[in-house]
Amino acid sequence: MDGSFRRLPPVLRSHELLDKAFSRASRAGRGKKDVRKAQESMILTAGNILADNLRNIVVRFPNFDELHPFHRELVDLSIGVDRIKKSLGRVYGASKQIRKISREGIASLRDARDPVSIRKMVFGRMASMVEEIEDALEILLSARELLRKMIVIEDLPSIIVAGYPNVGKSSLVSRMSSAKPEIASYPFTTKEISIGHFWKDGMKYQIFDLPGILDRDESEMNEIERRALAALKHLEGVILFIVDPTESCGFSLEEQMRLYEKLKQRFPRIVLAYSKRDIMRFGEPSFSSLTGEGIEELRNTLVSMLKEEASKKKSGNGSSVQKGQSGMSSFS
Ligand SMILES: Nc1nc2c(ncn2[C@@H]2O[C@H](COP(=O)(O)OP(=O)(O)OP(=O)(O)O)[C@@H](O)[C@H]2O)c(=O)[nH]1
Ligand SMILES: [Mg+2]
Repeated sequence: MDGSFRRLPPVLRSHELLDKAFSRASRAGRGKKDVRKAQESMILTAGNILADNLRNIVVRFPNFDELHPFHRELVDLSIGVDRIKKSLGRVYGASKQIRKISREGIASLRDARDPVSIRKMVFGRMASMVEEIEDALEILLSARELLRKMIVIEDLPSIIVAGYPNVGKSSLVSRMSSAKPEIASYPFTTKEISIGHFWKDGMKYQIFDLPGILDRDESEMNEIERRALAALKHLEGVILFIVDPTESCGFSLEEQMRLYEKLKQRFPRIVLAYSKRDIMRFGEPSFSSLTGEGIEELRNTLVSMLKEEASKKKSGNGSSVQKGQSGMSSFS
């Protein structure tokens, strides 16, 4: 399923769908000399276009129970999986209703004295049906856009870069990999999870750049922090926790260390590294994304850890690289 979201069929808004169906219908009617036949053809065309389009949205939408739990949680945070499921149900129901309206309309044309007014009435019923699901279509449209933007997670050894906001996570990911995330001197610059890749000794690695997280209870977290947390919970790999000892990020060393200790209890496969070494060298391992000092050493440490984990996994002993436990315990 991962990576296939870009092929999701378009979701039309109510008025776009109605415009499309009714203009095709009037073209279909124009070709017929017999008035009754023309109305029949119009009802059939409009009904098929509406019902097929609506049904197609539903059958081609990803099955949320089969989504990667990380993607599923991101969708749940932004839109809500239940809202999407309900919308899919309503759209599917509308598709069936429109087929019924079309069938009934064609049947009542048979003995009608005024086939044009019958057809108009049928179009009116179809339009109300589609307008009724306007909000459901809007929800599916947003869900489609969100899914299309989702990062593709490959089955590769992974490094997940976490820490307080503004500590230099994106700068490091940009130095270490192909990713070119936005870097700026204010917190929560990174709002979405991005991904970069690098090669080492003929092996490909992926590195995730997370938004910042503060040391607070999950219930108090903003949506951006929750996305980072979803990545920690659901992505497999080694977590690289960045601490900015210069405190130029705007957060104290103490509060950063507190978050590190909490995360460590829950995610044992975590490595701490100090950033901004060009300003202050506080402890090891440390690095500077500005000068490049310490970056290769850090990469080697991470790669060795991942290799060790991979060989443990292969020989079947020891746990695989970490995967967060479900259910988030309190952070504070
Ligand atoms: N001197 C120095 N500044 C750095 C270094 N790394 C990052 N910075 C600066 O720190 C600020 C934050 O950098 P980012 O890489 O955007 O930090 P982040 O942790 O990704 O921030 P969020 O996305 O907001 O969580 C920017 O002004 C960077 O230029 C470094 O090694 N040395
Ligand atoms: Mg960032």
